[in-house]
Amino acid sequence: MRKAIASLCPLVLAAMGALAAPAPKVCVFVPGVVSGSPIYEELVAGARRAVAEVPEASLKVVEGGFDQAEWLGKLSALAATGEFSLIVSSNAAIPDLCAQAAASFPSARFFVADSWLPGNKAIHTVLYNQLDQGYMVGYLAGLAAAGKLPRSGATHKAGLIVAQHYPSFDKLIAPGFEAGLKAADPLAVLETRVLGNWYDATKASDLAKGLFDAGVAAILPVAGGAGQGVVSAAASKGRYALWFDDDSGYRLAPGTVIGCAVLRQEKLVYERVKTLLSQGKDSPLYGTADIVGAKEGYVDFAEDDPSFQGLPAPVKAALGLEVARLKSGALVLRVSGL
Ligand code: RBF
Repeated sequence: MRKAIASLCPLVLAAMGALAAPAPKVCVFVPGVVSGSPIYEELVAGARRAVAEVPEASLKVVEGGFDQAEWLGKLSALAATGEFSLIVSSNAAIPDLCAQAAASFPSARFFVADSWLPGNKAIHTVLYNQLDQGYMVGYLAGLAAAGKLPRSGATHKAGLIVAQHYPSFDKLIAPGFEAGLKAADPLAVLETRVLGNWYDATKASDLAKGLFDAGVAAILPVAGGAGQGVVSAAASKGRYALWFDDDSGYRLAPGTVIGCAVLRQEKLVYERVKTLLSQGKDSPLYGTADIVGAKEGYVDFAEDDPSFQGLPAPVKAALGLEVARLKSGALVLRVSGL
């Protein structure tokens, strides 16, 4: 009898252990709205896939909306519940807000993709090398501006339409785009316009039409849902648009969107959330900040679409060479001065 009880003991202890360790709960805080922004759609999808693979784990998705002044209060309120093993988010503005929330609620833990903040023991960040990403579509814009594509003569002009200025746009995306543009067309001039929000597709379309009327051959929008307005303006003016973050741009306007430079955000978020959940609140990743680019496989060019495949062979070959150089490390665009 005593022997039987003794042999049950490990089982009882294990059951008690399971009771003591609560099932992991993950919260995804979306700084904006999910719909229309590929980078946020992939954020949610990656966290969902990771959580689905951890027994008993659950996921809550909170949309922070477009009023950025409300984000700190909303993030702090989530941290204050003490309910979540991990709060996951994405963009350059978020780590500072997490640091403020963590100062009040030290047991909270954060993973923020698409951002960079080393040295805070509550926060892990991963930044994409968006010099690589900007360079790929900038190069294609340069080939258009140089007159190598049917819908544009050699106007030597290309455009960027951005929702607002922010660190990764100013220091990575815009310089990367301009470097690619000038590598393909040394005479090219870059025109940049600021929209003022992440949702007004009508205003984005008006800005784009103005640029096309001034001779711009191709425009990259970095404007979330508003980017669709740039694509429709390019289609109506018979010019070109580029796309960022995923390959959905091709389907918005076949033949008009000629290139999509993508981020593997779903994969990154899946991998990091899975690791952080398995390692717990003392994970050595907290306090660290990584940078991943084309060489590591997190920035890429989506070439598998008729809108790209239908371009003239020399254009495809020239772009393919640049993408291959970035992926192999033969061309290194170094992130500095963050
Ligand atoms: N990107 C989006 O696609 N949609 C958004 O609503 C959005 N909001 C942002 C708000 C802030 C304050 C910052 C800093 C960035 C935002 N981004 C948004 C940009 C995103 O982080 C990324 O730079 C772009 O998607 C290009 O990869």
